[in-house]
Amino acid sequence: MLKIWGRTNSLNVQKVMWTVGELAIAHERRDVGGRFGGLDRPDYLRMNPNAKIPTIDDDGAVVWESNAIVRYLAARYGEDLLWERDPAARAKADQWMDWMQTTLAPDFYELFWASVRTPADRQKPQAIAEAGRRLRAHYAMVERQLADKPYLLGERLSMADIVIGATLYRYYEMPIERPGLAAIRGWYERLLARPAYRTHVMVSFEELRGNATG
Ligand SMILES: N[C@@H](CCC(=O)N[C@@H](CS)C(=O)NCC(=O)O)C(=O)O
Repeated sequence: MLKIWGRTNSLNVQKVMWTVGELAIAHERRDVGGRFGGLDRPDYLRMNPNAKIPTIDDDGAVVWESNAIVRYLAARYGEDLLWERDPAARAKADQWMDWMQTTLAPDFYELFWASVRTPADRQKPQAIAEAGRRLRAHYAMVERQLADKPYLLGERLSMADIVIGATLYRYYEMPIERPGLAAIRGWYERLLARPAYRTHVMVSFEELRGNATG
């Protein structure tokens, strides 16, 4: 059976769990990371020398890096659902997934840490404003992509929606100003209607506030 290591309040674990939920994959999840620790244990490091979550072991296929795991699960369990057979169609999902990791995520985490995980008396309004401005520029690009379609790549949910859409719950709960991004709001509402999103991404905000990373 598929085994997943990672605490539920990690965004990168949430991408994996949301994928597992969409594809209804039987699995066992173990809490590690953050207050649970365990990432420096030799048995964990043998699976994941990067000492981060998530990690999976699917009957001997050990994979780490959340987007790589989403791709693996989609390829193994989600053909014609999340996994596109056509390389050109699949590359569209890949490009947005890579953009999430390299461009959106750094500014997203910076804003989340500065505005949510930093105690109010130590928050720096200038840093929050700057990270917020950079994040809004990234979401404006997503807004344009969604102008003529319900999901990022067309009529149905894709791997790109999962890795980028997983940020939206936190974004809409953060105590920050949000410009009127109507297409993103509509997309977020479509994601909220999905049971797997509600179960795995909408972890209580107090839990997200914790002192864990990611
Ligand atoms: N690029 C990696 C990032 C992994 C990562 O930084 N995970 C964070 C949680 S989101 C982590 O392991 N933090 C240490 C901890 O939870 O103790 C991925 O996408 O999987």
